[in-house]
Amino acid sequence: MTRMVERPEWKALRHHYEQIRHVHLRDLFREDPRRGERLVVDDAGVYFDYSKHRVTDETVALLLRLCDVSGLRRGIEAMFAGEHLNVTEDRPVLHVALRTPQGTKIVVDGVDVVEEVHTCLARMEAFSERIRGREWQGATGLAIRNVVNIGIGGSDLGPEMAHAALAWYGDRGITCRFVSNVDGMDFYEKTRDLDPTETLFIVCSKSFGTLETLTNARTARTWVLDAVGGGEDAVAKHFVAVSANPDRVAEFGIDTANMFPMWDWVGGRYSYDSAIGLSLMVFVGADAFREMLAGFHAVDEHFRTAPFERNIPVLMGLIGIWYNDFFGAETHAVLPYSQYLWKLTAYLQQLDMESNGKHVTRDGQPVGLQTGPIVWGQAGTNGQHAYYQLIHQGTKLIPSDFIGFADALEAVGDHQDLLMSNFFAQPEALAFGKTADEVRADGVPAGQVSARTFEGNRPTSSLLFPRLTPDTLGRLVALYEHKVFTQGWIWGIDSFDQWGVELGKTLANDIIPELEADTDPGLGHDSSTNALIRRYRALRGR
Ligand code: G6Q
Repeated sequence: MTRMVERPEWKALRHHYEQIRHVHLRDLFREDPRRGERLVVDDAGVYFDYSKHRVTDETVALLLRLCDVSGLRRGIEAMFAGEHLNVTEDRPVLHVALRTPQGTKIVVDGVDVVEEVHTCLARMEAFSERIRGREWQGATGLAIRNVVNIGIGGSDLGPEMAHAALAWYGDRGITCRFVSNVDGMDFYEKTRDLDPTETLFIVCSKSFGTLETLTNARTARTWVLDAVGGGEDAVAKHFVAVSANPDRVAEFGIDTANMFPMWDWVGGRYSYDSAIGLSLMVFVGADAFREMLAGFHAVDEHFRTAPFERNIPVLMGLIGIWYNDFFGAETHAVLPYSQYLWKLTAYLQQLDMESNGKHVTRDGQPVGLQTGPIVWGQAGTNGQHAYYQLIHQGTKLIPSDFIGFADALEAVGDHQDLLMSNFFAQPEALAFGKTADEVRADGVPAGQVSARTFEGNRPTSSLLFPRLTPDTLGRLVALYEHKVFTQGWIWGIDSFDQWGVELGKTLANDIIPELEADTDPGLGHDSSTNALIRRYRALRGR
């Protein structure tokens, strides 16, 4: 297979980059006064403005050729049809099935997975309603009021992000917590003020073999049983599991009747809209959860059917490639102007960096180009008082996504207009900057002019939504999922495996007995690791 980097279309973009790399957004807007209305897509409930990017019509046309030459349309169809696009694990990539309406068939190995999804959703709904109705009782007869999700990575970040994002819609009488880290202080801090008799744990692990999760689940079992007494009966009242591995769930001691399924065809980082989101459904209710799925599905349909030049995730992906591979930008900032989305960027970090942090193509050759960016950021306006300085005036090019909402969920004074004035002002300042002449005209002393000059030409996308709802959240996440797909497909990599994460799951295993041994374990690592382990043992009195 010809690698993307060797294709004439890629080389044409390199050539084009040399021609326009110094073109300023000020000039692009001056030459085309309607640019800000033209380079916009208003579809699928999203207003996407990409006019403040360092692109011309020719750039976009050249980037769109990457879709054709990589067979992106075929790739999208293959994903929706359940083909094994995750080549190194030989699995379908079917998170889109999680939000496909009932009645549509997607058959994998003879099984209609959409039907399975809806059967699971119905079970999740029945379970959630019992908790929300305070009907589910713990071992001592008290109603469950606390729900603790135990999971890590894809079995944690999504539910926790969405729990924060949809807090306004949640049942505030139910306390939801998320324990992920094997650092025991995570479990301690998340449970120290909870009553075990009123607490239910949802142990989320696709493999049910993850050290952190199983360790936390064991600790939780002891914590509950110490308080309520009893054995398996008590476990059944305080523990449910979400997993693709019923044998291990049973081995752990959770009745598989209390298990919700996960499937091999859903990657962990694409899974919070499956039963991995059970804690979220308990918190916001099944209607809101289904509304979120409908939002996901609307963007799935947009991605599948919209022409690429009007396809928001495709454009997001192409623009990302433009900076990543031609301008040499190493990072990408995601800046949501909603405090509810304070966990969104951490979630997208995993989605993007775990998916596209790859160095070989799907057929195992060195990829020869830059793949996934470093994704970072936090909710505006907080970041403005911290790292925006570097975005405005540093020496690095940082393409950024600004995400905003017209309506606040509660009218609190005039906060919303103040918040959103920043959402508009920042991209404007980043694009147009402030010239030395303008600075001088403000009466700034000569010695400060250069320090107070803003080059501008810093690119941003603006994504504007009416309001943060479950539906909007689904749309937003689906946009990024498909942006990641677009980029991975064009780069020719497998966006759906994660061998670096798998490595981390085994690396520490050999060291555990060396830390715990009563006598000198006879270390065989490099001199640095040996010395560090010896120091640790000494500090712990071993
Ligand atoms: C996600 C990753 C990873 C995974 C966790 C937890 O795509 O594979 O983050 O979700 O390692 O794995 P389990 O759900 O199997 O415990």
